Amino acid sequence: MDKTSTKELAFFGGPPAFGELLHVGRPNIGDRGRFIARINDMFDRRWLSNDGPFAQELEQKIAMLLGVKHCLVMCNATVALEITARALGLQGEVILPSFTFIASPHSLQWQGITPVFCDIDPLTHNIDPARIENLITPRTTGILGVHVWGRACEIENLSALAQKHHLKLMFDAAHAFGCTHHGQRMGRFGDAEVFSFHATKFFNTFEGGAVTTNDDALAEKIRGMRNFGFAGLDNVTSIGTNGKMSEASAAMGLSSLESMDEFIETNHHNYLAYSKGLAGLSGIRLINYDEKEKNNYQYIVLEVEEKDAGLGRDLLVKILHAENILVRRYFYPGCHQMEPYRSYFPNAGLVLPETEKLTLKVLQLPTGTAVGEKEIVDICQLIRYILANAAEIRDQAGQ
Ligand code: T4K
Repeated sequence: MDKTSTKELAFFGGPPAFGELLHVGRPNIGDRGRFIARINDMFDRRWLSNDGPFAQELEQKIAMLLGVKHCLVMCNATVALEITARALGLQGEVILPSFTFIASPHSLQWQGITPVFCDIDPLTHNIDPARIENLITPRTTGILGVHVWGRACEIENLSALAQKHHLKLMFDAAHAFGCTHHGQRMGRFGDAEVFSFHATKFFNTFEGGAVTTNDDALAEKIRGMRNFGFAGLDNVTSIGTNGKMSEASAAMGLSSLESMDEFIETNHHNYLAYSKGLAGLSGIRLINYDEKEKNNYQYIVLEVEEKDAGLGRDLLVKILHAENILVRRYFYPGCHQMEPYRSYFPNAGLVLPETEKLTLKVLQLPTGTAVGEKEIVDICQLIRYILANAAEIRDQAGQ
């Protein structure tokens, strides 16, 4: 980072600090040789999909890792959420946070279930159980908690609420693969949990996901629904869809599993490097991970407090993008501000003050095995430089 004047910032026409784009969500790729060997096995077997041997092996290994009875791998987490909601018999209204990826409410609305958005705890970014009871109506059938950034929801409080009101409880654990809550791996909580293994997740199967549950009957139902409702060769017993994971994806999953510890170690190392590089910066808060738990550290999340930082999140994002650092603003502007929910519930923001505040100040920085320590040091220095010169930059940007 060798900018000596704000005019040298790429935003004002200088050369970008990075020649190559630095993305959030750059995939981790494990041992290519082992992956390719598996693909060759797959071709030799001529078994490419439909509950193949790699998919079964991946399910067994994940169930063992998470300490849960059933793991059902899927084509992606969105379809896995849809199938799980349907298998649980959710209908009417389901309460979930608006501060999540749009797939969470879409998976409900897609099947005619109304998502009812609940506000979050500003410290944890997760759904605030204290605000749920007010949202329960005679039409409510379930709660969908989201372990945002892999940090567990208030699972005990959500379970107590679900029990008290006879609601189903499922978790969108898309971010939480490998993470623990009170020392127990996520995957066993609520009625079922859903993971994403999308390419942008630290553990990926290209596209993919999984449902985990300790409920035998639910697992059986989900298994059927994942395969068009088949229960035997010519016997369809219920409506189903196609949620199957291909063998190529499962092969990637097995290879990712072998490299999982290494991915987490790199993410942890990157997280510590960012913590060090951004320490003491006024107006910047790096969200923390509880070091007593297992975390996957796959998201490096900042909150930018405009009045202390000297400039707002959005200007910072534009400046970083110009330098080829493609930071993201997950989950701006909040699901309730996206269609169709914005039209359905135009006043939802009134009961989501914490969500609305957070979506305006949050951003994610690049991490994973594609980012080196030197790059992280440079990114932090650049952020320090931008904040140190915030007034001048705002002036030049006409803000
Ligand atoms: N629930 C939650 C809480 C979720 O966060 C998600 C997904 C889901 C449910 C649904 O899971 P899936 O059905 O996807 O399994 C990305 C991911 O596509 C999405 O999976 C993820 N959450 C979400 C948070 O992020 P976009 O729209 O930001 O993707 P995109 O194409 O902009 O890519 C993100 C960045 O990653 C880009 O800067 C480029 C980089 N990238 C991406 C891909 C695919 C690469 O460098 N290489 C790649 O191969 O949603």
